[in-house]
Amino acid sequence: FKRVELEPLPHMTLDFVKLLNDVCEQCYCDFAPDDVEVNVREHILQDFENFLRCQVPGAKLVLFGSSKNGFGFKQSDLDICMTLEGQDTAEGLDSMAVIESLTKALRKHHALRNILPITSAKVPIVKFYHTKTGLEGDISLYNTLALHNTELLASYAAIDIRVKILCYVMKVFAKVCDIGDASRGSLSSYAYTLMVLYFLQQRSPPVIPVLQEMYVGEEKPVVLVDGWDVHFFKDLKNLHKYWPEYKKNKESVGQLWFGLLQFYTEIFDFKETVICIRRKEPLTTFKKQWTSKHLAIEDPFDLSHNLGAGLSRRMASFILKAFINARSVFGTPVRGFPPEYSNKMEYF
Ligand code: 3AT
Ligand code: MG
Repeated sequence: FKRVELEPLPHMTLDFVKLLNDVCEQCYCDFAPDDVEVNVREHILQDFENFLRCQVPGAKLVLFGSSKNGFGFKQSDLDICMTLEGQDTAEGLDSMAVIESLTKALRKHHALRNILPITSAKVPIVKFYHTKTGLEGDISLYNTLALHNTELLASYAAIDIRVKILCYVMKVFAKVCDIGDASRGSLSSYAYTLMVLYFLQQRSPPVIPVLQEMYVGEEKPVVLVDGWDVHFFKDLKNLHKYWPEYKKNKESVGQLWFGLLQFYTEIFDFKETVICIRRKEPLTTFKKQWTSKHLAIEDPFDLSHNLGAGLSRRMASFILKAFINARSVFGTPVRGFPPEYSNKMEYF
């Protein structure tokens, strides 16, 4: 990301911040699933598990991703992780054979179509389409770190409603601008969520703490999964006792959304700094040896994983331009949103 000249913005007005805030809150109301939709997902999961158990003995399924992390859309895919009872890790497991029997079994399920095994990825998956709900989904094997990062994201979402709203706004923004599809060379929803969390941790005063740095007792515990430390502070009911900045930030969601756009266009140095939510102290691309990348987003657990690694220069600059454009749009007070923007929202 090269620093470019930014257009100077007029003064923000109170009325406009209020309007921004309304738009953000509306976005959350429009796209968040209701209880019924959340329950449907749990039912599908239970139905799959009952069905699979007859064909793949010991199969256990858990939902993860946005069905569980607090940032799900009505139409978000179903991310399911499968493990086998009595087998704690994938070590020694013939993944290909399991994927094969899983594929065969799913093909017999009356509500499923387009069953497609993908074995070339780091984590092998079987994709499917659920005809009754129109939901797409995939079942992955022993995707254990993803279960932990789902729980981490869900914890941040539970701390403050503004976290949830902003993550929805960011995901809608990414979809509307067509910069939110990792399979087409841009960034995943997960990456954009990490960008929001990082901004909220760096805000002054911060809106959320760095849960991975917090612990009770003398020494920080280390919990290893696949060789990575997955410890984070989980006692959210007592967060106020352990985090001195609890509820100090009083900004509205509208202020924070504009603040986020300013942060990533005016302040944050993509060349020098890694977006890293596991520690408060800045982490440099130099230290990670990620200097050749256009955008560095470190996975909170798998520290060797840069979520921005797959971005081409063109795509990185396209993404930055979307942020620069949004800074102007959301930073220029108008009386109401021009109709073309409301139409874009309806696009979902
Ligand atoms: P959507 O609402 O489905 O767009 P999501 O958070 O479910 O958002 P995905 O379906 O792309 O996002 O991914 C499902 C989960 O898999 C989210 C996260 O726990 C994990 N995950 C996704 N991409 C990565 C990645 N590149 N590295 C590590 N974990 C990932
Ligand atoms: Mg998903």
